[in-house]
Amino acid sequence: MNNINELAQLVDKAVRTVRITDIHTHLFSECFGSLFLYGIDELLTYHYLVAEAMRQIDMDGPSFYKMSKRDQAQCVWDALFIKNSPVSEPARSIITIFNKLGLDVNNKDLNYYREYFRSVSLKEHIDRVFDTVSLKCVVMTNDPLDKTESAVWEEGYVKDDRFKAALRVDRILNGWEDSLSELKKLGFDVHSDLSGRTIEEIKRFLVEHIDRMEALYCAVSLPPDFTMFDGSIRAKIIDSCILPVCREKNIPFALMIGVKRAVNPELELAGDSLAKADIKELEYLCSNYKNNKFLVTLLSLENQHELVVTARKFSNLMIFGCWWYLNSPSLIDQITRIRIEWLGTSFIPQHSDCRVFEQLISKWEHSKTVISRVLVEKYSDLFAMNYKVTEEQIKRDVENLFGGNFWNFIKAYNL
Ligand code: REL
Ligand code: ZN
Repeated sequence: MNNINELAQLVDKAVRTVRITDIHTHLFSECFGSLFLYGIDELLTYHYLVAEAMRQIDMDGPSFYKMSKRDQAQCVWDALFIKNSPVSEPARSIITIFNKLGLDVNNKDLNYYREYFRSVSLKEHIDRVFDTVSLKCVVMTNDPLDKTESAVWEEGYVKDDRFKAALRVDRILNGWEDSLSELKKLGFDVHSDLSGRTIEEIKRFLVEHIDRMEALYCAVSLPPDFTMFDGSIRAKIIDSCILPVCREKNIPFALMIGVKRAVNPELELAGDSLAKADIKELEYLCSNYKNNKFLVTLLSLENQHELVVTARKFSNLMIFGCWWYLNSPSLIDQITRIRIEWLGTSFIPQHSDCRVFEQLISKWEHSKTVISRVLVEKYSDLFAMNYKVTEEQIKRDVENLFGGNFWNFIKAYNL
């Protein structure tokens, strides 16, 4: 390589062509039927856009959600794309999707886009999006207590290797009393105070689902004030069920910390917010459960620097993604820089968190652009000292960042 331009081209090519593993999404494969969300009405009613549109619409949450999905979509469209310019990250994403799918980005009639999605063959559409993004696979979020989802796992599940599973344990950890009756109905001998056979039975439940789904990891989202020291049922279940099962199965426990659910309940999914978490909880988990692997993302920007430093202390901690409110260019830029500067390439820079299938296009397009720019800068600093950065080296680093690090972490026994 002879100059910085060439270097930039090589990095860009490596990032554009690497086959990505998207380690956390809310997507489902086609066999899950109504859970597979796609198309313009789903895209426009994504909770990121609804929250933003509600600032422009003279209507309360319940009235908005009472409307049909089609009307909600029209309402968001009018508010954010007709009466205002789509410059926010969620709104711009819609334009990116249109652009990459070869649609006219200037057509103001929603029916034009509806017609496009009506006419595509779903199978070809799925292939096309995977190709466009250069995706190897995505990891779903699988709730073992969700009735619609469970019905598919029991009957009708068709394995599509591009969609991997992750066992989500939010209901058990964040809503124990409600999940108790569900577990009982499913034939598990569980008690509210964890007495009797409860611990064994929760473990049996977890193992059954991990095996059935071939779950790559077990995951939970937690509030900012999450602690292992409050004597709560949650802390006890993590200590005596989740972590032992994860160890036995050699799968990571993914912790997504910092979400304040339903700050404005009227907004439903769009009503969640965030706050800073306490890093000492993570230090405690990583040092006291040395034989467990932790995949961690924190929602608050204020936590990012200490999270990076914590990852330097514990090799059983793999940090991932710019989660939710952090998934915008300026924040990805800043966070990726801190991570590279202190961890080299030993982290997972991004996951998409998509709920609607075509979001894969925009979320990855936007993230790749930023991550590639940061990488170019970091290699350029070496290049300026006459250090030779080879194409193979760039490809190796990019492959690790966009998938290799995840798979190696999944496989590792001793960290
Ligand atoms: O997995 C989670 O807990 C969050 O990512 C979701 O609750 C959230 O609604 C998601 O759509 C954010 O991107
Ligand atoms: Zn998520």
